[in-house]
Amino acid sequence: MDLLNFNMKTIFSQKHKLRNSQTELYGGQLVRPFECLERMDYIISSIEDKKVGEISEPSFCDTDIITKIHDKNYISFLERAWGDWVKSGFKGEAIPSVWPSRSMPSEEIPTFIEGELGYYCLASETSISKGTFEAAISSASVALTGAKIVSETSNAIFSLCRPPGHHASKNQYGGYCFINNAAISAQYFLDNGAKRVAILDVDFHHGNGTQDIFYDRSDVMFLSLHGDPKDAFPHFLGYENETGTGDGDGYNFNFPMPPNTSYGSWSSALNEATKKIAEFRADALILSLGVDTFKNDPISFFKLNSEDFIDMGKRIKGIKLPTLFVMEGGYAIEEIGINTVNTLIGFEER
Ligand code: SP5
Ligand code: ZN
Repeated sequence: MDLLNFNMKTIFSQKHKLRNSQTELYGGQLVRPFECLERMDYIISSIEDKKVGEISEPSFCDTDIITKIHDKNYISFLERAWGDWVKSGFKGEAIPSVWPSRSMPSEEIPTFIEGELGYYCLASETSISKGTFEAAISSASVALTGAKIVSETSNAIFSLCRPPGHHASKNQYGGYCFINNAAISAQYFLDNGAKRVAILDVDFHHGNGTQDIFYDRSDVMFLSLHGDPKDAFPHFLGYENETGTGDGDGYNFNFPMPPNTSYGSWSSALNEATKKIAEFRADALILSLGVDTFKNDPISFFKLNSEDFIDMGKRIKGIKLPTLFVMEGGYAIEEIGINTVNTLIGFEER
């Protein structure tokens, strides 16, 4: 007897709770972070309510894959940052206050923690707190476990990652992200038989980190649908004219969209992106799934309704590739569960 309505397995670990930062610099104040741990409770209860499928613990991680994507000195900085910050006598959470900006372009890496934070951070809304690194590694293991199962079985998997990853670049954290879970999953696929991998990023924000990581590579195509960086975070990447460089020229596609974009025009951009993926002849698809495109998201400006995510899932199914869903953003926490699960259900429905 089939007790499940659907059959999409979720990989998830409670270790995400080790990331429990209490401060986000927002509007000149330190507020409770939008990227909070309750987000996961809402998603898990929707998965259970709708009987999406079994939920299991991660069982695989590989630091070599992580350091194929991220600089080793960046990962070791993340590992010791909180300890070094506390040792320096600071009382709050770790937030940088100075950067190697346009007028100070030295590439020297400072040795004092305040300087190191500026070097390795791209957005100061993301505080580092106790346990952040351990949670980021756990999130990476959730992604890699999902990638391994997709690679071995071709079944679609939902890697319910927290913290998210798509803003993390080769050597910078920010936008609530530390390790790029989608990027390490792509590397896993390539190291295990795939020749070409597409990463489709439907989070409201441009996936600047993923773009940075694969910008000069032709084995990973990156496509991102997002709020126009003129108006939306991360502001300094995500324009349409960013198409890749060197070997990667022609393998990066940005679809920036203006405030109040609704599903009609959003889904036209999705159709364009799916055509590019088909032409690329990818062996696998990674879906960077943020549901901050939802109309009530507190920090975003698209106008998607909950039902639109069902249609989105259907269209992603239409790409007809082994698919790994990797959780990114979504901050309307009352509806984050249904919006996420609607995407998975739309994909699973025959
Ligand atoms: C993974 C992810 O979704 N990260 C997003 C990080 C965004 N952080 C900066 C938010 C700044 C929001 N400004 C909103 C103005 C609203 N009126
Ligand atoms: Zn986002």
